[in-house]
Amino acid sequence: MPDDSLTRTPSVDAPRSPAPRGRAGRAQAPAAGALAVLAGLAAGHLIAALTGPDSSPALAVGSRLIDLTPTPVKEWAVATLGTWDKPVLIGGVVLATLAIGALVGWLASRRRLLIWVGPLVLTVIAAVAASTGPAAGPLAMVPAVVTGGVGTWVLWWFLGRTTIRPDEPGAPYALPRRAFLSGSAVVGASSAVALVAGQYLGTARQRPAVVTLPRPTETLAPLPSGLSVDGLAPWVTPNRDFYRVDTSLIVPSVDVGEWQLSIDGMVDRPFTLTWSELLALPMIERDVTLNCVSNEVGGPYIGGARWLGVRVRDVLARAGVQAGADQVLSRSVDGFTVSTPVQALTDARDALIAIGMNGSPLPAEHGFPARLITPGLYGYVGATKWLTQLTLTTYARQSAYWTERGWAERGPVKPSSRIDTPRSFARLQPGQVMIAGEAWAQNIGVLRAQVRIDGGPWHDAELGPDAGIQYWRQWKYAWAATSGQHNLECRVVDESGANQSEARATPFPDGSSGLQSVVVTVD
Ligand SMILES: Nc1nc2c(c(=O)[nH]1)N[C@H]1C(S)=C(S)[C@@H](COP(=O)(O)O)O[C@H]1N2
Ligand SMILES: [Mo]
Repeated sequence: MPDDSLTRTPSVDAPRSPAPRGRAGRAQAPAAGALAVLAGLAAGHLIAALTGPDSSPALAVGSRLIDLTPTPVKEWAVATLGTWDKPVLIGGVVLATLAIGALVGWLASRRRLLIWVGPLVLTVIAAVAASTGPAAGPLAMVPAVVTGGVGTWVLWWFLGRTTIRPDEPGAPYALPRRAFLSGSAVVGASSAVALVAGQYLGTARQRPAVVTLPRPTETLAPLPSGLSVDGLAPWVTPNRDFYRVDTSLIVPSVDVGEWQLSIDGMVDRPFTLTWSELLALPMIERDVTLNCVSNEVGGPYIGGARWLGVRVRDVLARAGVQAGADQVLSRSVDGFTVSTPVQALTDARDALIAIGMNGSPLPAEHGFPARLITPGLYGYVGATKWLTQLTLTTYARQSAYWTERGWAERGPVKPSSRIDTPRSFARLQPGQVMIAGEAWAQNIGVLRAQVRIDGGPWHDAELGPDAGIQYWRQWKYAWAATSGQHNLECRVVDESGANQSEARATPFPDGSSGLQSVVVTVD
């Protein structure tokens, strides 16, 4: 169909001046498309401050992408981007949508129908993404619809009103330069205001209520201070430095007034606990190291904290677990699920429904108001944050978020160790160099931490204080460094006498193994 046979929207205030020629005119249409996307996303983000931050279109699409991303890609992202994975993902979604908008604008300047069809397609994608989120409410689609409406209107303003014929056959329709520039400025400025307002209102809604922790019914003695060696991580990881791994683009914000924990499934007496009912149960403290299965040997996704909480065992006993149930499927307020063996939640390791972390309420990032902590299991099978449901079931019947994606059904933490100092590629002076790090063998206990230089004999390191078998031990070893390049390795020997496995494995599917090796140069 030739261009001039297309229907055009008649417009009263249509500019009468001649269309600009050359490049500037041609750039208008893609720019209009990108501006339409910007304005739409900004308007949707503002509305999402009211309907729930997860429903903001770019975030909703990003969240669904996380769920759909194949495991190897996720592993690569976590390994290369670390905690930047989320900003990079959101930035990527926004840039890709702007690019699609530019393309739609360019096409729409030739095929007017696309002024309506382009935004409609993007709106449907955003609406599906928002409404299929695990925690999507009835209003989840509203921001997407607003995004689509605003986007269409902006695109039409730039491309739909012009009655000017292109001065060359096949050239795009365009606005006079002045109208285009002032329109862009208005759209850009209002989008910026909407984005900032949406961000502000969204996070203001999210600020968790101030809660006071109950005193534990059984207290633990304060921990002795750990080893202090330059470059060695603190023995107790401060909350603000604790690693964070989860699938949530927006940290769920939970109102303790509305929060509930239900215990259901294969139990004799299902029940729910409110926040104040939970606080009234016997509270204990436990020192537990938490590990992510995605941690590479020597990696950062591990931390130790003193947790305050209720024994899962007590809560399950009250519900009466039926014979045959071998799994607890726990669910987060954002829909994330974790499957944990009933055994691990009821044996002497004292798995907790934790509400406190190092003397403070759980930070929002770490699961406020309540999370599971299962000593000796990787986080994906035992550490549900923003916990709201415990369902007794069987492995034969149900799986969870990560196990559905091929990660091991049971995830015991592999005994391992880490060298914190010196760091790889360090340049050192000859003489005494302190090598130091941590070792852990949860559920078994650390017997020894050992170090070897250049593949030589293993030397026992000096161990730091002991806080029980579920907590990591620090270690240090004074090495008489000589000139040249050296390879430093460490390993844990567990209480059963077994040495840390030297078999190299990447995290998928059941955790990394092998020895960390740090190469240093001594002058
Ligand atoms: N709701 C929810 N809980 C979750 C996750 C998650 O994605 N969502 N990730 C799990 C994983 S893989 C790990 S390693 C731990 C990390 O806990 P942290 O972020 O407090 O260190 O949380 C677990 N609990
Ligand atoms: Mo994890």
